[in-house]
Amino acid sequence: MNDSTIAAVATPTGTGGIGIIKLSGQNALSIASHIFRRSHSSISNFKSHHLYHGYIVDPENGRVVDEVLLAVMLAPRSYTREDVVEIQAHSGPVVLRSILDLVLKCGAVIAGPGEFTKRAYINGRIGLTQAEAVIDIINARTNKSLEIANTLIKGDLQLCIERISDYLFNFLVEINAAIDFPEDVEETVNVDRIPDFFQNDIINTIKELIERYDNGHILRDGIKLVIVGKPNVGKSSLMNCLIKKDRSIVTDVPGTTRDLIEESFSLSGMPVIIADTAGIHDTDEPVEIIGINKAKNYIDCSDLILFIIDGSSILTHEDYNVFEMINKRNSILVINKSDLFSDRHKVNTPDSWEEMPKVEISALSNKGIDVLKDLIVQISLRKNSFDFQDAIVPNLRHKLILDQCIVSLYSVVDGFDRGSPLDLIAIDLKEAIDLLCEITGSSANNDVINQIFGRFCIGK
Ligand SMILES: Nc1nc2c(ncn2[C@@H]2O[C@H](COP(=O)(O)OP(=O)(O)O)[C@@H](O)[C@H]2O)c(=O)[nH]1
Ligand SMILES: [Mg+2]
Repeated sequence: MNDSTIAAVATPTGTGGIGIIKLSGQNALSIASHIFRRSHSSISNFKSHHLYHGYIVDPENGRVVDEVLLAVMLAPRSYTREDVVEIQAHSGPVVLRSILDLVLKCGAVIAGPGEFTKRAYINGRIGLTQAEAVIDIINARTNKSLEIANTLIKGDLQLCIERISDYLFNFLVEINAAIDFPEDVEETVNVDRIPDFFQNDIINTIKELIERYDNGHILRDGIKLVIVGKPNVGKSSLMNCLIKKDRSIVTDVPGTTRDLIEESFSLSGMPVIIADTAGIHDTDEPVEIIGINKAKNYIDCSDLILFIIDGSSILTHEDYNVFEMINKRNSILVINKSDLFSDRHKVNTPDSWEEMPKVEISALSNKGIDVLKDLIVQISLRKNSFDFQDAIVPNLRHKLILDQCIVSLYSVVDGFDRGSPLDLIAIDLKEAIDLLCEITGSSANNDVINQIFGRFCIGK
């Protein structure tokens, strides 16, 4: 339990209907009682989880700072499991700052980023994965990422990992007993072979969680799309169509887009980050060369490439160069300017391009854009054979730990297969358990914890 009482403005800066100052710690009530005035009653008589009307008053001069509502949430039934006071004031930077200054003068200390949630974790109200879900909920940009964050905050992943590590821990106890007291254990525990449950349930569950990350991270983190093609084929026009605003400059002058332009939008609930790039062609112009190199680098880290060509004119070596550059990566061939070609005069594309799904569009008249959007969604989610409803989707931190954990678990299986000494097997098993505890937070080191809470805003 932490001795200090922390305080922060919990609502975003700027003006608004209400702004909230939050206090948590053993002195939260006494600090609030110094500055809150209400006729007939004092804070010490307030009921937990009730809202009281009154005034914030500067105790030094009796001046009223604001008319407020105040809520008391007594430990342990609070966000942090400590005594919590929330003051709902009018939301303006000066009034909130003045109230915060008063509570700091009365003995509170300013909260660090995520410190309220960190206390909830340290005081055992939530596990580390649930604390991480809080930040995911705050940052959720689409309904899908919110859904995923909500399964984490319910503690589904926490419970699943705890169940596995409990099982592994019991198994480790049995193995250690067999090492230390071989005569006593032989009859009750069979440690000659790996239990079926270990193979079928434990390993499969971890494999499935890793797969869920691979499939689900697009829903949570978004898909990275990049538009590439030679100059003047309509890259910037397509970008503007997809994001539905004039973000990229469109002209008939080749080489207009020289830098990389990134935007985000949502497609069927999936966050999308899209980049418009400089037209790829041979040039000596230094600024264009930088832009083209940026485009090449972006191709390597994108999930899906929109390779765009002008369907109303014949292909040139520059189009072929772009095709070489995308090098069979996940791409859609977008044949643009369909308003200018009829079926008879349409561009011919080589057989080697047939593997790419293709779509004809007119970025000028918006024709085919919906078909393209559907195709993007289909391709991005095609790995998703399962229903994401209520599915537990680990985040990148969890997934990297699970990757290491499965290696240790396979070493355990291998150790049994090869008849390795039990004490060697026990080392791998212990390693797997320690890794799982890093996910749930029961043994996460301080650096990891500080890193996680450092991503939070102040006041959460
Ligand atoms: N007719 C027609 N013109 C288009 C279409 N898309 C883009 N353009 C025109 O082609 C030129 C180049 O477009 P832009 O988007 O700047 O191409 P970028 O260089 O690839 O980014 C502009 O004059 C656009 O108006 C289309 O679908 N049909
Ligand atoms: Mg452009």
